[in-house]
Amino acid sequence: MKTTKFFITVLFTFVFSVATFAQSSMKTDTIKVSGNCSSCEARIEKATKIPGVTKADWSTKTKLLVVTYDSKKTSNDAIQKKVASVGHDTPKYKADKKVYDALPGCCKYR
Ligand SMILES: [Cu+2]
Repeated sequence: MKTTKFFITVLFTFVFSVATFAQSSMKTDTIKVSGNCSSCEARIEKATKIPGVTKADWSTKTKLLVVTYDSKKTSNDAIQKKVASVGHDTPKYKADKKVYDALPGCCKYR
């Protein structure tokens, strides 16, 4: 009987932890971002430094930005908008021609 009680307690603790974790507002998304080189990487990652974003990594190989953020403070949309504003196209937002044209030659991906 004692063992059963123990197991029920453990089970409830486990279920509760999982439920708490699932309700977390932290999200990790992978966003395709156009770019070429390591200066693009620096520019893109710098652009993602907005409130709510805790981690961002863009790869010159895969052109994928893996970003972790608090969905209560920011959104995938806002991150894409910010990245596009510094000259890098995302699926949802295209960089302004003016901003794009001002990028260094090595960063021209179009
Ligand atoms: Cu570049």
